[in-house]
Amino acid sequence: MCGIIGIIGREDVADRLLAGLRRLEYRGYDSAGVAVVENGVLARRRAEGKLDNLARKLAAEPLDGTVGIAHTRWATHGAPTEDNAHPHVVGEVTLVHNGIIENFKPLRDALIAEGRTFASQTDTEVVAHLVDRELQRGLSPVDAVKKVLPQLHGAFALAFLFRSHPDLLIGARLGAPLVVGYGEGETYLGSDALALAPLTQKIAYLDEGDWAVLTRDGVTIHDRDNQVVDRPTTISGLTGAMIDKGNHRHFMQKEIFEQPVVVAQTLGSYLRPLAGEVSLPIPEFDFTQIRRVTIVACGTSFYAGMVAKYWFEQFARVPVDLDVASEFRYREPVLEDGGLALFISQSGETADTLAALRHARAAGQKIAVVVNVPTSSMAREADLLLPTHAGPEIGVASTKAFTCQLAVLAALAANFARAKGRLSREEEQEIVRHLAEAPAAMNAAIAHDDEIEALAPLIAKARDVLYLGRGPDYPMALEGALKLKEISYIHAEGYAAGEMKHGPIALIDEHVPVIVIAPSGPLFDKTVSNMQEVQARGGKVVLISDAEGIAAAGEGTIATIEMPRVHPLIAPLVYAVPVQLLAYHVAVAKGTDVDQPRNLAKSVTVE
Ligand code: HGA
Repeated sequence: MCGIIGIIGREDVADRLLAGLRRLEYRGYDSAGVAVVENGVLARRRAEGKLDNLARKLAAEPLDGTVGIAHTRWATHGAPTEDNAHPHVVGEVTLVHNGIIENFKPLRDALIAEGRTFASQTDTEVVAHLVDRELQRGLSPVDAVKKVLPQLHGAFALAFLFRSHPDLLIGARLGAPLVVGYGEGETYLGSDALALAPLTQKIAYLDEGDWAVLTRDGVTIHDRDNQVVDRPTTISGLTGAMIDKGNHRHFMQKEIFEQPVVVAQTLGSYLRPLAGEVSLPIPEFDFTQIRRVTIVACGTSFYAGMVAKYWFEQFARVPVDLDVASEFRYREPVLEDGGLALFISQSGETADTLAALRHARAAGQKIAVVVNVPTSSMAREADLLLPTHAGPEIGVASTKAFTCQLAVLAALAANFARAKGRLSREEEQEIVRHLAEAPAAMNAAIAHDDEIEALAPLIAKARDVLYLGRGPDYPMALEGALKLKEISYIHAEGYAAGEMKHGPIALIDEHVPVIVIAPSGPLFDKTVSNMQEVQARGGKVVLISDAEGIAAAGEGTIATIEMPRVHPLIAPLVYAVPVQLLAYHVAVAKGTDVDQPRNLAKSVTVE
């Protein structure tokens, strides 16, 4: 959410700032802006909407300057207009911000009472006024920022640029990510290492409360007590080429198609297929003392957690609580000794999940995280870091990160069960064998892309769509509905198949397609009974099952989508693919913006 980039360089920076914003646009696309300083002149361009609007402005009115900052916005305070677009300028200072200044209202009221006028409705602009006030009182830029930061409550990553100081950039972070990059005679600020990848791979991650002073020659980092500190530099391993659509029309399509490879890559660091063993990256972590697991996540990651609850309880016989992160802290959960709190997040920066993690840590829980960014805040605060290896996910609707999360969680459940003495050697070998088959089965699922595309126009006409599943396939129904809502804007709901008759069956008529996810297995007959209840009321069913399931229950459906026959353990990984593809093709048929759906952004770094 909101992407930040700053460059203090040797050559003009506007083009490179714009290129950096392209790599950050997945974080927000309500507006974008760039500001540079040259010869004592501060110039900026801002535009409402997608980055192309800003690019057109910059092409018509280019900016010269070797130091600058830029921003892509996901609005929290104030409409997505040009006036509210960052960078905000007040007097000598201009800045960009990711996060929410929670005490902006009293600060703003006090500043207005002093006679200051505001040009935007954002929370961000108060920060520019506060710094400007200190500059007017005679403080240097560094001292002004140092004085203002403790006055801000909430979450922020900030980058400051000063009209009369073309040799200076200042960055600060609290509760939102910010990295520093080191180049040849240049230094950089960015929301993530990916934004800086074409500029440098040499990165330092700022810690909570850090602020950094950047010049062309180096960076001085201070902690929240204003002490100069060293933050280790790492080589990010990300390259400029990593966010490329290749031959695909959309990132989402590319990422769906990549799944067999990245799931195999992920499983590769959790399984020893030849030995028939599961092995976690931190083998010494002691599961024997864990008496309860609390899983916390948001959105699609929450559905991965929901599948994991089935697996942990089934295999390890450990009780599991499951919460959406934004609710977790507020229900005052009972967190006792011997608890493992497990947090799932693609970015590892999701604000609600990170706040929940800190709450659980304070309550004495051991902390495990499943994240796709191993340098993220969550990764750095975990006792047990379980990375997925999905590679950068750019499509705002999560696909490959989700199936990689499932792969890690299945391995974790098996490891847990083994540590608890609940898994025989043969059972472990069996689980490893099935998991190792998942990438090939996902490939076989992708092979049905054309059929799913052919079905899309039919679903695209619907106003409402229902998805049904049972057991670990119930979260796939929820995920299918979420994907469809996110990118096609069709109202969709996922339901536990058996719950239909307790309410939603009233919605059924010939205009409501019902997508039934029913792999062969112990739950198949029950799901099919629920499907028949729908058909008996004129409902139009699309059945997603394997050949055996389709032969048994395909009659009377409007369409069937055939999946390979798989073990129930890996069914969620395989059946994720057709629901993703269906949402994708429906969105394409409706002509929506698949990779950047309205009102959404990736990496939700505000609460
Ligand atoms: N509150 C600021 C920044 C928003 C943000 O970081 N979103 O993720 C604004 O509304 O402009």
